[in-house]
Amino acid sequence: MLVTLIRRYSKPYLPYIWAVIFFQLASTIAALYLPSLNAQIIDEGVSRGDTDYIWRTGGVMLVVALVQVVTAIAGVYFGSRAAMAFGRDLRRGVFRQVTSFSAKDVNVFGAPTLITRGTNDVQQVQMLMLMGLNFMVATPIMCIGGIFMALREDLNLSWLVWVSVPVLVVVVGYLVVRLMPLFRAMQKKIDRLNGILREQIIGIRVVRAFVREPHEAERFGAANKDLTDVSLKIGALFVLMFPAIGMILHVSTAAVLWFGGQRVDAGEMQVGALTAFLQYLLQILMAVMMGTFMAMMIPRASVCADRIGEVLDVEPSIHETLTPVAPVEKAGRVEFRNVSFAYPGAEAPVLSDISFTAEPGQTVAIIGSTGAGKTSLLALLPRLYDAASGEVLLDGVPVTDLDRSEITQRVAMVPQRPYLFSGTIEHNLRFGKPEATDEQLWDALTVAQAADFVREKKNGLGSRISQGGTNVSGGQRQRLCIARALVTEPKVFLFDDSFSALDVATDARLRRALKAKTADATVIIVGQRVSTIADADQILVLDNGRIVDRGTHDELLQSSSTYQEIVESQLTAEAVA
Ligand code: DCP
Ligand code: MG
Repeated sequence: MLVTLIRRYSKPYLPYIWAVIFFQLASTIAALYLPSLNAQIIDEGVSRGDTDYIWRTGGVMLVVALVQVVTAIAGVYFGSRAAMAFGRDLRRGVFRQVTSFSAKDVNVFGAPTLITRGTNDVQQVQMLMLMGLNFMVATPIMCIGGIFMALREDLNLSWLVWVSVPVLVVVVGYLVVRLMPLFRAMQKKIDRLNGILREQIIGIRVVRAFVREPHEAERFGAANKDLTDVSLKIGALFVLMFPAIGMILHVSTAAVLWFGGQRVDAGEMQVGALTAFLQYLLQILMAVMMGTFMAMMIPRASVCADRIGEVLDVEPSIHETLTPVAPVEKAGRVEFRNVSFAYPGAEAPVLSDISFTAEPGQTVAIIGSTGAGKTSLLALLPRLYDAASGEVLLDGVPVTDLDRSEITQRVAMVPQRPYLFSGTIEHNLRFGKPEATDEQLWDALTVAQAADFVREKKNGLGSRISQGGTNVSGGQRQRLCIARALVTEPKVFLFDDSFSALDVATDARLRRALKAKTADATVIIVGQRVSTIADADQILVLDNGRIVDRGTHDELLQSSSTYQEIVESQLTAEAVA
C-alpha cells in the first residue's frame, strides 16, 4: 500500500523528485571530494612548502565546498516542496473520499479514526517521504563512495571500515528492533488516550450529573500512565542510543589515529591521507546511521499507509447514477412503494413494506413510538441510505435515478438532532443557498419563530455560533435549523421531530406560519405530540417499521387502537402536568 500511495500521489511532482536526485548527487559527490582535496593540500603542498599549490588547490576546495552547500540547499528545498505537496494531495484525497461517504460508510469506520487517518497517518507517510527524499539518494552514495574513497587513501587501514560499520549496524539495528514495537504500542496508547479524552469532554455534563469525576479521572489516569510508561521505555533506549553511537565513532577515530599514526611514523602513509581516511570513515558511519533510521520509519509509515488505503479503497455505498433521469415536473410529489430497509449488519429490517404518497400542498405526518423507524424512513428520500427493496420516488422518478443535485434542490430536511456549523448565524442560514438575500433570511427566521431572539442578539445575523451550535438553546437550535431549510425554498420539507423542543404555543404559531409559507410544498412531519400533527392531511401510524394505520386525526380516533392509545397517554400526561 505504501508503494502504491507514493507512486500514485507523487506523480505530479516527478520533476521535483528528479531535481532532488540531481542536486543530492552533486552535493554528495562534492562532499566526498573535499577530504581528498584536503589530503592533497597537506601531503603535496604543506609538506613540500609549495605555496602556489596550496593556493590553487585551496581555491578548488573553496569552489567544491560552495557547490556542495548550494546543491545541498537546493536538494532539501525541492525535496521539502515535493514531500509537502504530496502530503497535501494525500490529505485532500482522504477528505474528498470521506465527504463522498454515506452515513453507512462513516459508521463502518467511526468518526475518530477517520480524523486520525486524515491527519496523523497522512503526516507519518509525508514524513517518510520527506526523509526519503532528503536521505535516500545521499545515503547509499555516501556509504559506497566513502568506502571507495577511504580505500583509495589507504588500503591497509581498510579493516577498520569492515569492523566499525558492522558494529554500528548491529548496535543501532538492535536498538531499532527494540524500539519498533514500543513505537507501535505508543501509537495505540495515544489513540486510547484520545478516545477517553474525547468521550469525557463530550459527556462532561453526564459525568458531572452522575458525580463520576473520580472514576473518570482514574480511567484517564490509567491510560495516561500507560502512555508515560511506554514513552519512558522509549526514552531509556534513546538514552542508550546516542552514547552508544558516540562511543563507536570515538573508538573508531582513536583506532584510525593509533594504527594510522604507526603507519605515518613508519613512513608508509602521509598525514593528509590519514586525516582524509578518518573523515571518510566518519562520513560512512553517519550514512549508515541515517540509513538505519530511515529503515526504522518504513514499517511505521507502512502501517499508516495501510490505514489510509482502507479509507481510499472504499466504494461509496451510495452510487451516483451515471445516467440521471431529468424529471418532467418538479412539483415535489413523494411516493414510497413497498419500501423495506435494514441497517447494514442488522438481522431484522427496520422498515417493511412502506407505501404512501404525499402530494404537493399536502402535509403527511408520521407518528409512532420511539425506535419505530421514523427517522430511518425520512433518511431514504435524500439518499442518506438506499432502500433494500421497493422504490422511493420523487416526482415519479426513483431517487436512485436522479442526479444528487436534483434531490438536494427540491428536498430540505430538518434533522432530529439539529446541527449547526461553527461560524455566524448568517453563514449557517445561507448553507443551502449562498446567494440568499438578507430579506430572505429574515423572512425564514420570522416563519421559524426565531427572528425575535436573533434580533435581540448584539450582532444579529452576524452572531457567532460555536461548533455544533452548542451556544444556543436546544429550541433555538431547532428553529435555526428550520429557518435554514426554509431559506432554500424546497418543494419537499422533511421535519424530523423538529418541534419537540418548542413549547406548545410556539409550536402552534410556527406551524401556522409554516402552513402559509409552504402552501404548495409537500410536507412530511415526524412528530411525537398529537397536537403537532392533528391537522395533517394524512397521518401514518408507524409501529415496528410497519404502517399499522393511516387516515386523518378524526378517522384514526375512530378506527386505530394504537392511535387512541397514543392520544390517551398524552391526555393523561397533560392532565397530570
Ligand atoms: N438503528 C440502527 N442504526 C442506526 C439508526 C437506527 O440500527 N444508525 C435502529 C434502532 C431502532 C431502529 O433502527 O431500533 C429505528 O430507528 P429510528 O431512528 O428510525 O427510530 P425513530 O426515529 O422512530 O425513533 P425516535 O422517535 O426515538 O427518533
Ligand atoms: Mg427519530
